[in-house]
Amino acid sequence: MHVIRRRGWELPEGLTTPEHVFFNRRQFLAGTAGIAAAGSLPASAIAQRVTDIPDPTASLYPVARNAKYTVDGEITAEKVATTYNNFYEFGFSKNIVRAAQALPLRPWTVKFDGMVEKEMTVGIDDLIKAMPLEERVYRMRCVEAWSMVVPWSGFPMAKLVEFAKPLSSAKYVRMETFMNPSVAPYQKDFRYPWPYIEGCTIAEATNELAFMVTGIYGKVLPKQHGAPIRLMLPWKYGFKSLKSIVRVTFTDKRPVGLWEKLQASEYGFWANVHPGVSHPRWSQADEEVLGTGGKRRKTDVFNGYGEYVAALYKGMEDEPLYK
Ligand SMILES: Nc1nc2c(c(=O)[nH]1)N[C@H]1C(S)=C(S)[C@@H](COP(=O)(O)O)O[C@H]1N2
Ligand SMILES: [Mo]
Repeated sequence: MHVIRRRGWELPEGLTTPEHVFFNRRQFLAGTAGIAAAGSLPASAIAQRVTDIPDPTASLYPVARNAKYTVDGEITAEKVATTYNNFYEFGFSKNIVRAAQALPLRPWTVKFDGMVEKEMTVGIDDLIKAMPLEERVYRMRCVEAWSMVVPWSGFPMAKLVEFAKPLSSAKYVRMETFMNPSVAPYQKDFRYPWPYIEGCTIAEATNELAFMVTGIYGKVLPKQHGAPIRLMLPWKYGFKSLKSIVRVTFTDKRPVGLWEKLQASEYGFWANVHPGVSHPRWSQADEEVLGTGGKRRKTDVFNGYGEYVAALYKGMEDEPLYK
């Protein structure tokens, strides 16, 4: 989902995965004082991260599946889901597993600030251990027109909101991914407004579907999926569900996410899935189901979750709800 305005060296309209050619390597290297893409990190640096201290929460998994949240359709093979990722901090291709292993996961804190009773910074292990973990199978639909079905482990975002004690005047939750260009070299690409930011309304955050993810496939969340904690709003395009969260801010101003800041005409605040509202550069009518050898399925309104979330948007017909 590259949105930087195209110049001579970039791709023409219509190609939706321009990762390989979009990237102007010479300009990037000049802008980052010669730090190359993460794929060329020394193997020793990666190996060291892979053998980080054992994750103190790893033994919490697997957690019991909540049978209320299942999907009519096969669960995507673990190997497929865990090796096809969007995590632009570590690269603009889908192949960032190796690069993402450079992210140190401890110590890790989450700061709660803004319109809250009292600001606080909480260690991730204390936070996870205070939350009721369960597994939910959700469909995930990327704005790039592919989808998968994934068993996430985690806890309702409503519990996170309750924990943070927002003031009644707060209307939105703004969330921030870590910022550490020394391990995530693409954060040195000055054309992107890092860190990755996303947000939603408090009503969305406290909808029963909104889920904070700490695990996947019955295990602790791997780095490429946004460890140690990421969001999952299954009725919205995947870019809303930010990874590796370090800050949660309650505010009365609508947050502007990284993609909206880059290209508001293509990636809006609401970003609810809708097959009838095309992306300016491609159709959203159907989607490639990952791991099925290219099979496609018709995309559902709200990604099939309308019964849970449609009421959130009553009376908001003038808002651009579906981009
Ligand atoms: N911090 C951060 N969060 C992110 C992204 C990203 O590049 N950086 N990509 C988003 C997009 S476009 C999608 S589709 C999902 C992909 O999640 P997955 O790799 O766990 O499947 O993460 C979202 N969260
Ligand atoms: Mo995405």
